[in-house]
Amino acid sequence: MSAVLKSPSDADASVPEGTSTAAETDGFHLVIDALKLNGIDTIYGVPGIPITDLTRMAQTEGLRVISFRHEQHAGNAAAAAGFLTAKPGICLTVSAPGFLNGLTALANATTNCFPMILISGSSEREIVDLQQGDYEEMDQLAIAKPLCKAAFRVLHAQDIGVGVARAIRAALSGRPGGVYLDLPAKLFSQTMDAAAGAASLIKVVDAAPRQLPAPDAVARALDMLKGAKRPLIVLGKGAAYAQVDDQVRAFVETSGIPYLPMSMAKGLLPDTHAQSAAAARSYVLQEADVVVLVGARLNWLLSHGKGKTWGAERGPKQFIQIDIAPTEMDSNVAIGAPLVGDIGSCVSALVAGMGKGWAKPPAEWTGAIAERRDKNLTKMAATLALNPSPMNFHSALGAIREIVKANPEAIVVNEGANTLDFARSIVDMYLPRKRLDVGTWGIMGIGMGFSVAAAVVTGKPVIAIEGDSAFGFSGMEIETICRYKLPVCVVVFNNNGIYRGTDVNGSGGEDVAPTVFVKDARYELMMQAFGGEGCTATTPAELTAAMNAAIASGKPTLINAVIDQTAGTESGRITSLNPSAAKKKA
Ligand SMILES: Cc1ncc(C[n+]2csc(CCOP(=O)(O)OP(=O)(O)O)c2C)c(N)n1
Ligand SMILES: [Mg+2]
Repeated sequence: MSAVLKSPSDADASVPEGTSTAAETDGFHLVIDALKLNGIDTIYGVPGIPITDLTRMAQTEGLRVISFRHEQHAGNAAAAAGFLTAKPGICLTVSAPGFLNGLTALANATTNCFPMILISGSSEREIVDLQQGDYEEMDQLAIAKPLCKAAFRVLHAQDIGVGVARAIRAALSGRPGGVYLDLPAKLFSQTMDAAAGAASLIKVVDAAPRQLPAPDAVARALDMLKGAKRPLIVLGKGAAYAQVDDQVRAFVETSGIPYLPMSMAKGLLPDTHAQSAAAARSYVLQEADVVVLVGARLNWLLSHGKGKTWGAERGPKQFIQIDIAPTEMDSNVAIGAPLVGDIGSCVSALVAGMGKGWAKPPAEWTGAIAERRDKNLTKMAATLALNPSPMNFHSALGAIREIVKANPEAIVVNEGANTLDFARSIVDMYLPRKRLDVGTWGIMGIGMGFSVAAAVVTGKPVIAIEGDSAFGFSGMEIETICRYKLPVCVVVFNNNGIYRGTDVNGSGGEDVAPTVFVKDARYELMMQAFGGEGCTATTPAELTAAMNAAIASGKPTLINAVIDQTAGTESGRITSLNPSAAKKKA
């Protein structure tokens, strides 16, 4: 417990027994103490009025303060830390503009169900509410509310403990997400008796309580599964977040059911697992008759559970859905067997209900999947073995695939369009929670923020596989990576633009096309500017050598991987979502 002494004499040991030591604490220290009491050890943020001193004092009091160049990346780091640790990541910003910069990350965290708390300083309530033009005036609480799970404001020092506790509980309980905590400037300098201050703090007990599924719901799900001829499990990032890796594996292996990992659930079981149907994705989505969703939502990433992708012409499918949020059920299609509860409890209940003599899925089904998987993997191996010049997505990712195989503990951060889509299918993951990417929104700009958090939280090597456009959104944070000496190796897939570098200006004018960048840009020099290692790779062999050196040294490294500028396709694999594609279809 940190306390602020009123005056030097307060430290005098000769104060008579029984009288108050007059030790006081203040808003700054109560915030810090409340966070520490709840096991929070790191703050990601950008200093400025009114929270500069808070960052200094937090560092003095033993918290790690990671200071960024832009709040969006601090917010993304906090969100990724939340996903990796199942503790809320903290992002600290100044008022109005800093708050707004952090808001994208807060909304993204909420969409991804990552626990995160955005703490922003704010201006004088009395002036803001009368709109009298305060410094950085903004009604931040009202703006944050629709974009997060919960939003709180603390006006009095004695309420800081409650405010922080409520924020933590809201971020972690049920479906995790983003929470906003508004701390007006005046709060920080408010003082109160140190002992009363300490007593006002709350250590949150059981912030994410287990929620056991109802026994009849478990029985209903098992009945549905028993009748399946072509069952399929889909693992979502919720299953990865839950940190119940052994229970999930037990469910998959006891049931013998083929599974598909969503992007951030890759590695929950190794991608090389015999039951992985990832290489036969289209086939299993179309053909499955009963689908078990484990912490995965039927949103656009799963084509809303209907249509051609799901073999609609073969008739409706039956769904079993495991989710902690009851309102997720029936969001897109009828869920015949909802299983509401925490993932660990739900999959354990299913395994218990299966008992010893559970019949594995028919060999006809698993055999048909294996056949398609093996065929697709052979085809991919042949493509990866080609060594075209210039290097393309496949040959570069073939090299990275081997690096990740040799360093399974490394965390892969991935964004871009083609760079994302190809990496997701080519680079196998072997361990849980080692892949961080654009998530539910498919958002660009998570790259360097996620990389910083991954390195800070795990201390393991980070490999950021970045489209050249994607990298640009957070590129300045390589200074942050260098400043904190983080073991991050950024590989920029440089194809001179968004999707590819060959588009032309339709007007014939002098400006390049909207998707095209400066040709042959030297991204590696950016890293060199801050003392990191920067180099160019034009072949898979050069890429391999540079990445091995980066991982061995642990030094911040940026590899400018020169990719054939004609190789990419429009929007990667989601071309069909472009309005002009819809027009062509109509
Ligand atoms: C915040 C945000 N802005 C814009 C987009 C639209 N967008 C999708 S992918 C992409 C960049 C793709 O180019 P690049 O990262 O170079 O990948 P490539 O396909 O060239 O490998 C953009 C701008 C987005 N997804 N998110
Ligand atoms: Mg590109």
